[in-house]
Amino acid sequence: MLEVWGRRNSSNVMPVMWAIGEMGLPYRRHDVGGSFGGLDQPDYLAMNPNGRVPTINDEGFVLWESNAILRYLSRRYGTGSLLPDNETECAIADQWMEWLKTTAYPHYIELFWVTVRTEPANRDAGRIAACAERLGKALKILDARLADRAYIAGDRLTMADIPNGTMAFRYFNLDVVRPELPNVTAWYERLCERPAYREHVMFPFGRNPAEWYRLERETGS
Ligand SMILES: N[C@@H](CCC(=O)N[C@@H](CS)C(=O)NCC(=O)O)C(=O)O
Repeated sequence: MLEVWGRRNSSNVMPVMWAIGEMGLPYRRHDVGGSFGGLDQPDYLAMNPNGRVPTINDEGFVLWESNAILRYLSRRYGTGSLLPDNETECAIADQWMEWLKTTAYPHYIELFWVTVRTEPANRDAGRIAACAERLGKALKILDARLADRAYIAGDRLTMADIPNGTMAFRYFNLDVVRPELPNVTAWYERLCERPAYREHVMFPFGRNPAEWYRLERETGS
């Protein structure tokens, strides 16, 4: 059976779990990382020398890096669905996965850390505003892409939507200023109707470090 190592609330584990949910694959997930620890253990480092999550083992094949895992699972189990069977659509899906990791995600993760993962008394309003502005500006690019299609690569959900949509849930549930993003908003609302998204992405993450850690334990396995 497919095994996944990683706490449920990790921004990089959630896309893997959502993809698994979309494809209806049987799996076993192990809570490691964050307050669960375990990433410095020799057994774990032998699988993933980075000591990060996620890591998977699919019938003896070990893989880390969330986007590489998404591509592998999509190719193996989701050809024609998460992995478009058309070469150019597949390349476009790939493009938007890379775009997320290199262009939008760095702003998103910084914004997440300077809000939810920082004690309210230590927050820097100027940094939060600057970060939110940079992320909003990046998301305008995605908004333009979604102007005339329901999903990022075309008219159905593909692997491109998975990491982008994972970020979208957090983004729309942070207490920050957002620009007008009508198409991203409509796409996000479509994602919210998907059972696998609801199960693996749409769960509460709290508003401060204490709530974050409490929910991390409560939403674990
Ligand atoms: N580029 C890696 C990043 C992995 C990563 O940084 N994971 C974070 C969680 S989002 C982690 O392992 N943090 C340490 C921890 O959870 O204890 C990927 O996409 O898989």
